[in-house]
Amino acid sequence: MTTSRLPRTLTRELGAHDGQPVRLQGFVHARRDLGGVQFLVLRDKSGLAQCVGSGLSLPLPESSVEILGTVKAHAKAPGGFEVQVSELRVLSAATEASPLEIPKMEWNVAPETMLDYRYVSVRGLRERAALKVQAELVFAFHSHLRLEGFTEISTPKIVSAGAEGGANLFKLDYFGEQAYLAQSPQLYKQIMVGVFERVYEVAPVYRAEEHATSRHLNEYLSLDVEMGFIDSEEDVMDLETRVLAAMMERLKTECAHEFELLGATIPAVPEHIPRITLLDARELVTQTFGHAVGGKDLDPEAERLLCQHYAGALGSDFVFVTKYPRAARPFYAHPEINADGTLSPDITRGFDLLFRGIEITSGGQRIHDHAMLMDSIRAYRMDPAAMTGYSEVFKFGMPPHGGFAIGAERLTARLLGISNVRYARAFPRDRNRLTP
Ligand code: AMO
Repeated sequence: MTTSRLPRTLTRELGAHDGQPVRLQGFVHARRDLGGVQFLVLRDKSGLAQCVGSGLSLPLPESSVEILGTVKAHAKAPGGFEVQVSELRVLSAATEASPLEIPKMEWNVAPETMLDYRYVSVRGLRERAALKVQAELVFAFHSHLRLEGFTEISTPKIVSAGAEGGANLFKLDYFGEQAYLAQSPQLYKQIMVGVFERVYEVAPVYRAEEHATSRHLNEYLSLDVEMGFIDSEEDVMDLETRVLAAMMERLKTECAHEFELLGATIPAVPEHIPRITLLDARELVTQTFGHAVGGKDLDPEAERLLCQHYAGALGSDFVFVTKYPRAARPFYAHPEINADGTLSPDITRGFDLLFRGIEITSGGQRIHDHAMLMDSIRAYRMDPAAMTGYSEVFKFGMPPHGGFAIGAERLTARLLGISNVRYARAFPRDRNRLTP
C-alpha cells in the first residue's frame, strides 16, 4: 500500500494552511536550542518560516531539511504563522559552518571575501533578492517583446571580428586561427532583421575591460533588440520606453518584497522619457553645474549631474541622450538625416539611455545601405575583407532598422541601489576574478 504524501507547502503559503499539517522543505537559515525547546528558521525559495519543536536535534545551518508539522497563527513569527514540528528530516547535512553567516543582512568582511565565497553568499537574502529582480526583469523583457511580435535569436559568442571597436576584445585561439569572444550580438542581430524583422537576444557578452570600475564587468548579460522598417531612432526609443514600463510593472507584482528588503523604490517610467541631444546635454551640465565635460561623450560625473537635473526638474529617473557625434559611435551608426534630406557628416542617430546616474543602454538607427556601410567601414580604418560575413547582406534589401541593448547588471544595480555591478551578477568576472 502506498502512503499518500502531503504535497510540499512553501513558507509564503503558510497563512493558507492555519491549523493544518504541512510538509516544508528548505535550508536551515538559523537555529536556537533552548534545551527543552528548539527553534529553527527555515529558508526556502519563497521566504522564511519559524519552526518550533522539542527533542529535535538541529543540524548545522545551511543543511537542507524536510519538516512535517502543523501551522499555528503566531503574532511574533515572521509572516504571522509558525510551524510546530512533528518531524525533522535532514536531507543533506552541512558538514561545516558556512564561512559567512547567511542570516546577517550586512557582512563585515572585505568585498573580495564576499565574492570568494560567492557559492554560498548568493544564498544571503539581499544577494538573492538582486538576482531574483534580474530574473523578473529578463522575464518581462521576453514577454513584452513577444507581445510586440519579436522573435528570440541566438547568435555566436565566438567570432572572427569585433562589433563595437575599441581595445576590449578577448582573444581566443580557435584551432590555430585568431578568434574573439563576442562584445555584442550587434552584427548578427542586424542580419536577423532580414529574417524576422523584429528580433531580440538575452545572452552574456564579453569585454576585456582592463580597469576595475563599479560599472564594468568582463562578462555581462546583454538584453538586445533590433527592429526593421523604422522611420528613425525615435521608434526605437519609443519601443524601449514600452519595454521598460513592462519590466517595472512586472517588478511591482513579483518583487515588492525584494524592493522592501533592499529599501529601494520601483521607478515610474514616463510615457515620454525626456530626450536631449548630446550637445545640449553637455551644455546643460556646464551651464547648470559648472562641470566642464571632457572627451566626446558624457563623462560619468556628467551622466550623474544630467540625471540629477531630470530627476529634479521633471521627476524622471530616465533620460535619453540623442544625436551622438560619429566620433563617439561605432561604424554601423546611421548618420543623422538633415531637414533638407542630406546626411550629416558628424552627427549620428545613436542614443544612450541614462538611469539614476549611469548609462544603461546604447542604441540607434543603423546604416542599411551597402555603399554607405562600406564607406563607413573604410572611414573607421577597419578591414573590409574581414567584414564580408556581415556587410554582404546589405546587398540584399536590408530595411531601415535600429535597436538597442540594455546592460542587465547595470539596470539591476541602479534599481536596487547596489553600488557595484559585480553584486548584480551571480558569478562576476572582473579584472582579477575568474572563480568561483
Ligand atoms: P554598448 O557597448 O554601449 O553598446 O553596450 C550596451 C550596454 O551594455 C552595458 N555595458 C556593460 N555592462 C557591464 N560591464 C561592461 N563592461 C559593459 N559594457 C557595456 C551598458 C551599455 O549601455 N551594440 C551596442 C548596443 C546597440 O546599439 O544595440 C552596444 O553593445 O549598460
